[in-house]
Amino acid sequence: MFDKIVIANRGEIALRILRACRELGVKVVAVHSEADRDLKHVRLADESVCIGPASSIDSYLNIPAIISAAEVTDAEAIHPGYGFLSENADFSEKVKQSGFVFIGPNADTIRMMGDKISAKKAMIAAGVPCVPGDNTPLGDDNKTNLKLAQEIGYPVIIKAAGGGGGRGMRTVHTEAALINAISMTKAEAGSAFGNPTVYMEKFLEDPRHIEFQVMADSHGNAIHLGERDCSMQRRHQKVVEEAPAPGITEAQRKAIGERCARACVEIGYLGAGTFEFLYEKGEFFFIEMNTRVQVEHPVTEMVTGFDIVKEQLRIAYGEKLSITQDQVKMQGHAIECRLNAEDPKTFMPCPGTIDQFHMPGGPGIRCETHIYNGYKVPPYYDSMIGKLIAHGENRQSAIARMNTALSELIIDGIKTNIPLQQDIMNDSGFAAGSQNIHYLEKKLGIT
Ligand code: MV4
Repeated sequence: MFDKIVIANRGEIALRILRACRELGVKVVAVHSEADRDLKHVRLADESVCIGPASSIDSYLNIPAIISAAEVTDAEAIHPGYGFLSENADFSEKVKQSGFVFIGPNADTIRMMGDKISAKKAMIAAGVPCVPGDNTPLGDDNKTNLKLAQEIGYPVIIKAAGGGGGRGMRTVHTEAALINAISMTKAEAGSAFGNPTVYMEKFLEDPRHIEFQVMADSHGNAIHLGERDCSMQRRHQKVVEEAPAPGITEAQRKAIGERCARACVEIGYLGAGTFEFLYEKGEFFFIEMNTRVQVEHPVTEMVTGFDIVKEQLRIAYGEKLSITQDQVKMQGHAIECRLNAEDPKTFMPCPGTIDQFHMPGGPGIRCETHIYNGYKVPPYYDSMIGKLIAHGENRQSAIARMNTALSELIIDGIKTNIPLQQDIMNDSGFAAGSQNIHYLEKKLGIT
């Protein structure tokens, strides 16, 4: 195994990666900004390097500074976590060129998935079901585009090839709105992503967001670890995630999961990955692939008993997958509530000092957070300060355990979304399960 790695991230995921390193006997270098000297994982790390000022651009997105930190500490590999540089192909490439191992897929794979058109092309070739649509860049010929939309059937959606995660897209309900929507989306995509390429898909009105977790090694093996339902979201920010997805049958799981795993083998995928699908009327439609470990990976870990982050390290070191597909067994149900430092009503970020923190416990409860008494939540980064995960023998028991844990959880001194999470856990629609991506926004009264 690696002797020492750099964790190029902050907060709860940096702590999560540090814990995986500890279990594997890997030494940890924490890199941090000037605002993050007091992060829990920085204090627990074997070594730490300040890589720049508070602003992410100058620190957690500063590629030369991170690679220099690996050089001066003589580390062997870099784990990017999620967000920041985790899906930056140039970073993966430069890490490798500098003689270090990037704990994730190679640059070509990240580039392929970063371009949503080439990602879809790869999935179509691998037999993964995709949203109906023309999987080519839209040209400037209005007649051709109008004909295409007519063939697909309204409503359609125009998406930026360089977008993803809800950025750079526009729905079109009528022929009259199409041409303008295409040029607007192109212009926005050009300035936001430096790539004006857009494509057209059938717009699914009331889908669920269901994603499959995969892991692939460098020896041609790949497995899937089942799916997660991430439909409880507000403005493209996930709020609650769960595994398995309510109502998905073992046959569906096997069919789609095996397609995803096979696609990984075909494209030479390496490490942990997520296939995002829209699920509507009993059918799965691939939309995007994420080439990083995700925030919500713990719900999969809780139902499979499999450590995704440790496996990322083993795979990056060149080891074979430690389990085969038949050894993947799902047990019970897991739910994750994201904990944000924000106003529960306005959703405005709410940084400040935590003057009291009590972590909940009990059977099936897992709390992933870096906060502690006296910790100051800085205003410079994402407002997520942790995650609470509850596992139970079934969904109802997981909800009951989550409710107990939320009632024990105390985070004083700042505003948090704990009241919102309690509201969701006691919502009759959530209790019923299988809600679509619009459910939470409708419940909250957002149009
Ligand atoms: C869609 C869609 C409906 N039809 N594509 C938003 C995030 C990005 N990953 C893709 N997204 C969507 N693509 C088609 N053809 C609806 C969404 C969408 C969405 C998807 C997942 C989770 C939340 C969402 C919220 C609004 C829209």
